[in-house]
Amino acid sequence: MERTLILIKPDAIEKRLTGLVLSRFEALGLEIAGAKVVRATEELLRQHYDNLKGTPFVDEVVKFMMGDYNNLPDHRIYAFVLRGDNAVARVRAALGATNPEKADPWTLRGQFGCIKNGVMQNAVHASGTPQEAEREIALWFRAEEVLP
Ligand code: IDP
Ligand code: MG
Repeated sequence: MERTLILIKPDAIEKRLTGLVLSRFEALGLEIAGAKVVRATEELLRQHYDNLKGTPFVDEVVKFMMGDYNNLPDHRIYAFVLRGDNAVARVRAALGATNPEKADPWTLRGQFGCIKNGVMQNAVHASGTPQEAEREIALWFRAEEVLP
């Protein structure tokens, strides 16, 4: 059993894709181990994207995740923990490449992602490795909010 963190990003929230994204993952046999609406702060997002620190695009990514480009002034992000065998790799495969223009057309990012005004809007975040997943789950969820 493995856990992974999913974030429904502002572009996918604006397009009302949450149900579709979740049903895609549920069809893989994964179960939902945590779920909530989060009003994301800049501090939380900068911790989440610690790996982007020092890149020229980190500020744009944080602005995007704060909902600035998708009419979401309440800074909402939908956060989920999914659980199942090999969950991290299977979710990433369903998601496709980071750049939506390079993602396979049948993946979630290939189908629903875009680049607008030079900013990547790639619909969904999913943890890249099991270690990254556990770090991210601890960042977004308290222990009592999520199944082990
Ligand atoms: P991932 O989301 O596929 O795991 P990461 O490399 O972890 O990709 O980057 C996190 C996020 O930062 C991406 O989803 C994307 O929104 C943004 N990002 C990554 N690389 C670039 C880039 O080269 N230009 C602009 N934005 C990027
Ligand atoms: Mg990543």
